[in-house]
Amino acid sequence: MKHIVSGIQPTGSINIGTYLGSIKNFVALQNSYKDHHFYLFIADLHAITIPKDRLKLRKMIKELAAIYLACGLKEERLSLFIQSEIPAHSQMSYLIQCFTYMGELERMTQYKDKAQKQASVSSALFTYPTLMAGDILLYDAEYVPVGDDQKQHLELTRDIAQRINHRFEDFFKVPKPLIPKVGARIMSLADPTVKMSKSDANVKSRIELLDDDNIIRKRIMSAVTDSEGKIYYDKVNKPGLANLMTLMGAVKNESLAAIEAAYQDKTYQTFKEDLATLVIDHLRPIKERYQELIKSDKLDDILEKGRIEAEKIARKKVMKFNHKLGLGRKK
Ligand code: ATP
Ligand code: LTN
Repeated sequence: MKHIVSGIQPTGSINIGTYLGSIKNFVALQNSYKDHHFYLFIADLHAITIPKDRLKLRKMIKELAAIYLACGLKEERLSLFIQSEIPAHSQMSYLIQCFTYMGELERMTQYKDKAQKQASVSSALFTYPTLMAGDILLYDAEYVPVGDDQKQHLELTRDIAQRINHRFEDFFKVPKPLIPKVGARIMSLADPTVKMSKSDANVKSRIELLDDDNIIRKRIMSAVTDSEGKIYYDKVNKPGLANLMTLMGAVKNESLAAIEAAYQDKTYQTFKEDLATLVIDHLRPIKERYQELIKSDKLDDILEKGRIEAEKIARKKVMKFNHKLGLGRKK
């Protein structure tokens, strides 16, 4: 069976950007790639590359596990687990660092962006992409569904895998990214030139999946647009409106052209009201399932099953790599 691997950091409540760029895609892929097994995880080791409060982190890990399932992932062909519970992830990251160049890591735009916002930068933030490469290569992933911002990390993962394969003939599967056509980069509602992010200090920049209906409507109605008053897609000159059209397209699974055609004679007010209703209706069943899951013991059982399944594969792969490298004693 082929493998699909992806992760999300428990750095804050999940917003509609992460949902449309990744989780919604996982659900669609699980329904269409019937011969693939999904290894999806909560990237808590990635989260601590920037200091976190331990109680908040623990709460976010549980919340994210419930969100994954509430969004419609099915238990069959799924191993859902917490990254830090599988020691092979940390081990593999170190081994991968031995095959990664400083210059490659220095070029990573996510590192540059995040480092800029920190008073002191941990070395783990710098080596973050090697942890991510290990997450993927441990499971010999065929595909990695991610949003647009992770493309560079995926390219680096492929380069590293090919470099290692050159020395140890085809030891790793070279993974392919799967990036959605519409919704791969949802922008902030307050500043459409930056990505909607869990860690943005301004809560008005995003819609969280668990937000109340009236908050969702308020965020959309007050989202930054322009003063032209005409509805058409122009990402450069009308980034705010383009972002809202993208949101609508991604929720409805419709092309931007179709949305443009439906709204060309309508006002921004009507468009925003329709979008708010659409988003509220789409999130309602997710919120309901979330409330049930977060209270049940089922969540823990699923995470334990996922841990056992992932551990088996990951441990074997890292031991094999240790052996290839000549580490330890010959067995
Ligand atoms: P942080 O703000 O803590 O850096 P984040 O909001 O960028 O986190 P991640 O956990 O790093 O979210 O991302 C999880 C997945 O969601 C990745 O595949 C990422 O590409 C995707 N994603 C995150 N934000 C967006 C967005 N605004 N639009 C589309 N996809 C997104
Ligand atoms: N780095 C990603 C989260 C992440 C991930 C992964 C995604 C960690 N490991 C492995 C796909 C595959 C992020 O910042 N969004």
